[in-house]
Amino acid sequence: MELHQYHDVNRRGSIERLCYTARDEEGAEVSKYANVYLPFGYSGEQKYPVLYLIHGGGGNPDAWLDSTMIKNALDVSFAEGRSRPFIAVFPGFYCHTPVRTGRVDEEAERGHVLRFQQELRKDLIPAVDSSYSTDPTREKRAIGGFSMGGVTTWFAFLENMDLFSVFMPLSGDCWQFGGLGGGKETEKTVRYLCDQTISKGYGKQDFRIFAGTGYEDIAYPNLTPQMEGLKQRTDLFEFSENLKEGNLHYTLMKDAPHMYEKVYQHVFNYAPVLFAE
Ligand code: FER
Repeated sequence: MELHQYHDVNRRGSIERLCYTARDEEGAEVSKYANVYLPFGYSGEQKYPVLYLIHGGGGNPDAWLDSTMIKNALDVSFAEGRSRPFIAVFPGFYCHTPVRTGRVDEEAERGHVLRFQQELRKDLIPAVDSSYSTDPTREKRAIGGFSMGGVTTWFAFLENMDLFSVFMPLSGDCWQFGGLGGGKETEKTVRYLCDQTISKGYGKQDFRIFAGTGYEDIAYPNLTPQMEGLKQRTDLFEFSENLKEGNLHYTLMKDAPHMYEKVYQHVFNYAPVLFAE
């Protein structure tokens, strides 16, 4: 995997705030915002693919931008022609500012990222597609995230397959059967992911997964067995080291603990192949 290193580029994208209204767990309206990265030269004459990139537990719509060089990584990808330009949306999955005191409440976090699936469908994606010049098809819509944002990505695979065709879970497993379920309930989780996909009529050609973590990442022991299980399901998944082939990819990074500063490298690595031509 090729690593991003900061360097100056002349053709830089811009970040805007998109304000929209969502509904919380009680159904009450909440004013929210997402950060929207528009690539250099953004024009209403073109229709852009969109990557939704989700923060980790306790985070907010600024978390990726504040903690990493993701903006420069996108600028470099597009300026140097590694990748065709796309829009990146950084939303927040909480409706109310979380107060994190000590241990993670896994059930509460599961609830937040599940509610967010409805927000994506009803509020956020419509707001993005009506405010920007997007290609509003599932083929040109990707979702990825770090940690709880990776958990969010697996729930999008289960709940919102009609909206997304590309999934980039980073250092997060599927929590369908409770916290850390990809490791604790591997077989059940893998079977459920496959059964749901098949029952909705989707097959191998309909989606691509670009997963990643680090060897030192605390999510490694949860995500790795889940990925191994999916690999075995050759009826739905074709694992390939070649990012342009197959529909299942898993990149492991050396010297990479559970940190945005490491994990954003996967976004740089996968950016060129997220939206197939
Ligand atoms: C994991 C997925 C998510 C994991 C941790 C998280 C330990 C989230 C942690 C947090 O929000 O603090 O596999 O492994």
